[in-house]
Amino acid sequence: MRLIALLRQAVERNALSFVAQPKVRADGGLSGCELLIRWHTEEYGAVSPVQFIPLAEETGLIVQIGHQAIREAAALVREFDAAGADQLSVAVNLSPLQLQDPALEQVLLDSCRKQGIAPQRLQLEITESAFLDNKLVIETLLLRLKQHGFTLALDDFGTGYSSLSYLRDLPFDVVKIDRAFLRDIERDSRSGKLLAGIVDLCHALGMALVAEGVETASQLAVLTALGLSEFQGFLFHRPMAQQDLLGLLRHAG
Ligand code: G
Ligand code: G
Ligand code: MN
Ligand code: NA
Repeated sequence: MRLIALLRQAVERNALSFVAQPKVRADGGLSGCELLIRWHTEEYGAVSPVQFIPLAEETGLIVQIGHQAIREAAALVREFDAAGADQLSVAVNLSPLQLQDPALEQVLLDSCRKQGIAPQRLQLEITESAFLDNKLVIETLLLRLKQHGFTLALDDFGTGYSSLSYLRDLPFDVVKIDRAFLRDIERDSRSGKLLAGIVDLCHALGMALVAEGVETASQLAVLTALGLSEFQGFLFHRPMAQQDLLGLLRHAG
């Protein structure tokens, strides 16, 4: 079967799954996690989201997939609560196309109400490419989501266009520094200085920062020296089954 037909079938059967990658604070304690979608097919084995998210966007399937991701995220927040971890957030990736989904706001609100959780616990990750077409319309939507209490994160910062006007005009709570940035901070002092400036800028604007894709202890040392205090990356945890993450919480006490 063609991949698109398989994907449609998987969406209809609720066969896509979500793993969770923990985020940690400087002291190693968990601050939350990011949900990442996974698709296992019989014909091709695991298919990467890098491959199928674009297909989902082309076909409009991304809207349903997005709803599933949001429901999953809200359900995980409730499981965190049940495990006594009522401070942990769950981040969910929103494709730029989902910002045009007229049902988005309602699905978010309904999911929170159904699970009995505060919208603050859901962190909506949005990439810069979402703003290229229609910054004003998106600004209005983001302000409304923010008024509902959802936490907004600018994902993949430092790749694409990284326009400073996004930081100025859009109501982000969190900026996620892309791992592409980390690649040269150890070798290239200009990259380090640039990142130091971004850290100061974000802090001055009242935004929190997360460094993504932290793989080595020396990267961590540089990032910590630059004032970063929240991290995500293979150095700490790989994406894992949600049950394993809940198990981790129980062991952490
Ligand atoms: O987890 P992984 O490294 O395979 O993710 C690859 C890409 O897929 C990343 O850019 C990530 O943001 C994206 N991605 C992962 N899960 C989701 C999801 O649930 N929705 C959307 N829209 N993108 C996702
Ligand atoms: O685009 P976004 O930031 O949503 O994508 C997150 C992706 O980054 C996920 O696919 C996840 O598997 C991947 N990732 C997370 N930590 C690391 C890391 O330390 N190294 C690498 N290479 N990829 C990572
Ligand atoms: Mn992300
Ligand atoms: Na990213």
